[in-house]
Amino acid sequence: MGSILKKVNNPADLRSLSKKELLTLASEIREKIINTVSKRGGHLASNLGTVELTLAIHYVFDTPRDKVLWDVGHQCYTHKIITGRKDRFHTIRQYGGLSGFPRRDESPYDTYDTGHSSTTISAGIGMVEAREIEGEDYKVIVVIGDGSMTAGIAFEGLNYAGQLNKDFIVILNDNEMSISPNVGALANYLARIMTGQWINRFRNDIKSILKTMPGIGESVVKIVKQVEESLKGFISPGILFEELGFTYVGPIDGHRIDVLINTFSNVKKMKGPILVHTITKKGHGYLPAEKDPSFFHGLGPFKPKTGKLITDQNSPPTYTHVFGDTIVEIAKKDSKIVAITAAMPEGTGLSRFAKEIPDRFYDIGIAEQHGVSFAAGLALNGAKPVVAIYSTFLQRAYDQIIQDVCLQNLPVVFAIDRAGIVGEDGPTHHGVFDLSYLRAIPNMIVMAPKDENELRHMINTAFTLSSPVAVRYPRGKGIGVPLDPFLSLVDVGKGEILKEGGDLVIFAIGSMVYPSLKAASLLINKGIYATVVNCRFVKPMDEELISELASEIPFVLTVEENVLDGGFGSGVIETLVNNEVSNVKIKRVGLPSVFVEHGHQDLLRNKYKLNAEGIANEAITLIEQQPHHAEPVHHIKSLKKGLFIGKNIKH
Ligand SMILES: Cc1ncc(C[n+]2csc(CCOP(=O)(O)OP(=O)(O)O)c2C)c(N)n1
Repeated sequence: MGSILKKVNNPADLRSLSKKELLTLASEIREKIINTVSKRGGHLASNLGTVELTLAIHYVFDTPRDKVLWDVGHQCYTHKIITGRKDRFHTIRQYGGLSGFPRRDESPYDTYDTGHSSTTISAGIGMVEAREIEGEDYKVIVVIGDGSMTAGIAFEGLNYAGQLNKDFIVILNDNEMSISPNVGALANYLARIMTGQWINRFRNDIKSILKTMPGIGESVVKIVKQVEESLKGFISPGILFEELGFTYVGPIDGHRIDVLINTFSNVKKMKGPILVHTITKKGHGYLPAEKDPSFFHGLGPFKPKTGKLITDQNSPPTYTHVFGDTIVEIAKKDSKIVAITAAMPEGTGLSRFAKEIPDRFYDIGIAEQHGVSFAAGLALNGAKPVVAIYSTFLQRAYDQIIQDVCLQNLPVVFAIDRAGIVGEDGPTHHGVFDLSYLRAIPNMIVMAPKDENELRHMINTAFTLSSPVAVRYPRGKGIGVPLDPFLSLVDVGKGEILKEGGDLVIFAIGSMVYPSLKAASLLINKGIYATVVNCRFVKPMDEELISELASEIPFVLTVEENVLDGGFGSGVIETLVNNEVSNVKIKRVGLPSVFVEHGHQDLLRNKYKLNAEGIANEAITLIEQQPHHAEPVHHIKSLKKGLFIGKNIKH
């Protein structure tokens, strides 16, 4: 550990350091972050960009009495290191270790749990109000990035905080980047402030207005020109924030610790809502990350010397990748297809689309709600939109999915990546609710592929339907099956039987189909023969197939990578009730009603029995629980003709 960092256990220790020592500390912290992330993976560029900012905040403000809220929270590593957690920092994002995001249950310095963006201005102003009610006088400080500022909720918060006129500090950490370069009019406005172009824009606007006014001509324009220099002193570059009721301070260099400390010390004495505009560089201090901040936003283990990822070259393509290629393939044949991402072209696999079909690609910023309503408008007037959003972030647009898309029964395709357990990012990022929240909505079709090849056909199918369609698929690499060179159609609402056996039927969906097949093989060793169904659709369900099999086979196991509440298994039970299939013993495998912690994807899947052994054990428990269960049947007595038995299935 670096010599200064050794001495720093909490923010109070910072205050005894000289400015020079603070600079040394900043570089020691950078080194620690780079080394740790290179081994564990994590968010790198955003953390490297906020080292000085974090030190200055804790130096000036009386934390944890003063409350700091980190928007998104992916930039909180320095904060964790200097608030008593440096010795556990190597455990970050690991099961049982520190979270990669602020967590109130981890430290009193973590005042608000984040992970999803743009919530902290609203939460912060809530804390301000509570402070006033309680008659206390601590400061509330929000740190929010320019990317996160593109979300509607951030403006809802600003709008409200401005008119409340209470002491409140918002630090806008502007690095011109979201994960990719930031987009939108606000980003352009901030860029103009940074380059001083706001004054030119203002001057030009005034000139053109004056010129159009009758009786006011070139002479007045000349006067304006003469005073344009002095205008700089009178008009705040942050006029937008001023109009919203904030005192604007900035822009200031967010890597100059002396400037930051001086500015925050002054701001601390000021009254009312204040917005401090700091300019930082994503990846600051680590050349590979400075050069390619998008790549280094969040990544797996890498070699710190070169910045090269440590990957297994032979692993199958990710679902994201297969989706990205498939959507380009389909869109090249159908000029009506347009693709929408909410600030995640790389993460959703749409960057190839953006490159090859730029005129039909939309990065709408971190604005999932807007993205879904935007898609509704596009669909209504003839375009065929695909909205590619992670399962967890789509939660934010639930009302738009219901009212704007499903109520009007519009053909919008939702490509829902990162469905199920995502791993190290933890509870804010697991996509474990979508089957429940989507299957409740009329008109919606919900499907989940068993592998990356089926994903291709499902995406293709989705564009042939005239209603909203959601295709949900997991984070990470595919199964490794060959990809068909053609695109075919999946029968809507139809499942497929992959294996036959008469003792138990396993209804599986999406990522749980292959583990269920493997479980069926394990069960044979125990003398239990299972039918395994790839159900493919959560809505509409294959009522006929499900009812028929459940009528013939005494035990039913449902398996899903989703919360059990209201999920796929619940749908199977509803189907059986609706079809009056009784006399069947059912058990559901899926996630309990808990917020799943962070940790490796496989570890968490194993913990929650979402693997072959877990599924097999659940089947055995189900069968053995029944005191007088029937003798194993082993063969299905009769099945209606026409059911498709899957081919080329790896067992
Ligand atoms: C609602 C929501 N949508 C998408 C994301 C994914 N995401 C995480 S960080 C990020 C970019 C944030 O940009 P900014 O706030 O400028 O912070 P920076 O990383 O540039 O420091 C995005 C899109 C998220 N966390 N929350």
